[in-house]
Amino acid sequence: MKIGITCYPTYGGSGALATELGIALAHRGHDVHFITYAAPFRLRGYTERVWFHEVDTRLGRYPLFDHFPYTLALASKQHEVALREKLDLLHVHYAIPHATTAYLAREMLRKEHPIKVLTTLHGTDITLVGQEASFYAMTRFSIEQSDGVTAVSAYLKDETVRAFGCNECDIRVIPNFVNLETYQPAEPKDCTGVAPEGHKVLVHISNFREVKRVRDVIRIFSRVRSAMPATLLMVGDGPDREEAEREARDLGVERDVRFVGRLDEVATLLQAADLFLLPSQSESFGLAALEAMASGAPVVATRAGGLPEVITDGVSGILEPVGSVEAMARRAVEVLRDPARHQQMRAAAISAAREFDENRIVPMYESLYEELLA
Ligand code: GMT
Repeated sequence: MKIGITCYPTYGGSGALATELGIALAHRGHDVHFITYAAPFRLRGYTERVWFHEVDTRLGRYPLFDHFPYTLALASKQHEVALREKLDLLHVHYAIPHATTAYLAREMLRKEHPIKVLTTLHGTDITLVGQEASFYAMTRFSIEQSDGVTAVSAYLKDETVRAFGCNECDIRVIPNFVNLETYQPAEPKDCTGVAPEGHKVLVHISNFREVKRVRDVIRIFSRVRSAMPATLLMVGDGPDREEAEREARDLGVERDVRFVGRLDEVATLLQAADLFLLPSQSESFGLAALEAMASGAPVVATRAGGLPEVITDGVSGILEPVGSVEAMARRAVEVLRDPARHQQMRAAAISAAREFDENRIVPMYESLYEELLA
């Protein structure tokens, strides 16, 4: 098949998932065309059967435009690429504005080259952005107009129906997936260069948005740190980074917290993790948690959104209510102090991650593509 993929190229779960999907589809023999304004951050090097088409934003300098109409530029590019490359379908990730531009492109193509539009809902497109008054009607319209819609968890599907009343929409749940060759545990675990000898290693990866509650990450860590030698690696960047840095200073743990910034490749670092922290306010699935589990790191997270579909409390990780810093820290310390218990949880996390093996999940998208094109 010839598939156009549009996603946010920036640091975030939806772009990561969309890019991994595109690469996996190309490995399975499909032609994949990424259409967005910059190369997606996980598109590393050359992959056969993968193309990147950059949306031209040069007209942004046109004096009449205070705000560049990116949405129209994207729809034009989707139209142009679909026509030239004879795409079968556009698979767009994150409803706003991608489902809307794909709708426009499909309508423009209707006579010359009919195509299908599949929209994958990822999380904040439904739980936050899409519910903003100014976007609500557009989000709902674009979802309803898509030929197919998927959600990355049962939670997100229910939330879409609840918030948008799309009772007639046939939303399929296709969970996030992980490449088990890229994300695998290291035996024995090697923390050289990551943390001082004898330190437990805790890791957090995100785009440091408010929804990630990065100050809670620091608070949990500081309680763990007072119980044992430990290092926290904060991977990523975003609006709340400064707050997190300040919290680390205020709690006197700044020497043991390393803000390493955005990394395109985190697999090796995750192999060094004893625990992964994800105390989010809301999380439709938690791709970062899944990648950590596949790498052998049990996850300490909130019982929020789709996280309970990935983590079984007390078995493959720890789940506590949002904001329960004390409980998350106490239980993290218990596990870290008990090597047999930690080993058990690590094994359960690795085994749970296998449920979301790329080789099991990507064919679900392929079947849906075939269904839409039939
Ligand atoms: O919030 C993020 O980290 C980014 C966000 C996005 O939409 O780019 O991620 C969402 O999509 C991921 C891939 O499907 C999910 O695993 C994340 O749980 C989800 N984030 C939220 O729901 C907050």
